Amino acid sequence: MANSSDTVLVIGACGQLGSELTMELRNMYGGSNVVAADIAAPKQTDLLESGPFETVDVLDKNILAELAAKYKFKQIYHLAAVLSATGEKNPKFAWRLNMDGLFNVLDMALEYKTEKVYWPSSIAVFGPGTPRENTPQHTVMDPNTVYGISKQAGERWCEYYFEKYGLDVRSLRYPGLIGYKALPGGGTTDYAVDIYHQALEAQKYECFLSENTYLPMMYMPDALKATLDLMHAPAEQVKVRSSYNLSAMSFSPKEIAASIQKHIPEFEISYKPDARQQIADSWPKSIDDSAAQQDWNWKPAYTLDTMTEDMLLNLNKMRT
Ligand code: AKB
Repeated sequence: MANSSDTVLVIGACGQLGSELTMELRNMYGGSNVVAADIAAPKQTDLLESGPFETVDVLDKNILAELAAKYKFKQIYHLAAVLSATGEKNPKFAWRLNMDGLFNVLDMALEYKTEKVYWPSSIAVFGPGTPRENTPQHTVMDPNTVYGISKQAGERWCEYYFEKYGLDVRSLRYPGLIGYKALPGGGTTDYAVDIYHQALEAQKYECFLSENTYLPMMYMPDALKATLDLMHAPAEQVKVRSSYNLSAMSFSPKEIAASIQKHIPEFEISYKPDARQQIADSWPKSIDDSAAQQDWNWKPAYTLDTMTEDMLLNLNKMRT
């Protein structure tokens, strides 16, 4: 259950997930109790106006310590990361940010007795040797992107901090996330957001993945619900302490285009696969999330078509 006196920190609050999660948390806990933190000030005025904002580089331990001493956080959501496509352009930096950032947050949480930490993992923890259909919770994991390697290592460390130090860390392996409020940055699944924007602006879209590339995806309201349900579940129900598989829908570029064409018949898609194709080809097509269903009753609400309807409706409203 949400306790309205909890103070909460969201690191990476200006990102695609962070900007929406911060607003949800502020609705639950009260604006002044949820500190939004990112490396640069937000463009989103609602984030600045609805509660405190702190400029934070997650690689700077001193700033993190100052913040923890000032606010005495009960919960931390650490979302800052370099994603899959951007990570391949500067692998060493991606590794440093993703791993040292996680260690800094886990250590700060231990030192300042934070009750709960949330850290997102990803379908990128899987690789070419993983079964691609209905990928199980426990299976071969041979990620071949630096992002995926950092998420897999991060999962092991989260479980280690839970087992050895009793830190209540919780995590989900997100599929590609799709929302209309903020753009993603640097992922392989980003096309599934861009396509809606381009459908409304230009009625055409050139996709960087090939037409039959299936990937697991999720609409943002489902991702927010899953995150908050996991964080509010009683600790004894959270049996997976590495990261939970999480699933909602799987589709290909051709199928999302067909879903959009139901509303915009003149919409056209073309295909020009680039380096991201190789990353997508190493990831699962669909995910078995029965552990999340059993342990804390996970169930998604949106399908491809209901998501498309809601995305187009809301993007249209934002354009007028
Ligand atoms: C990416 O494409 O890198 C992310 C992810 C699946 O973790 N959206």
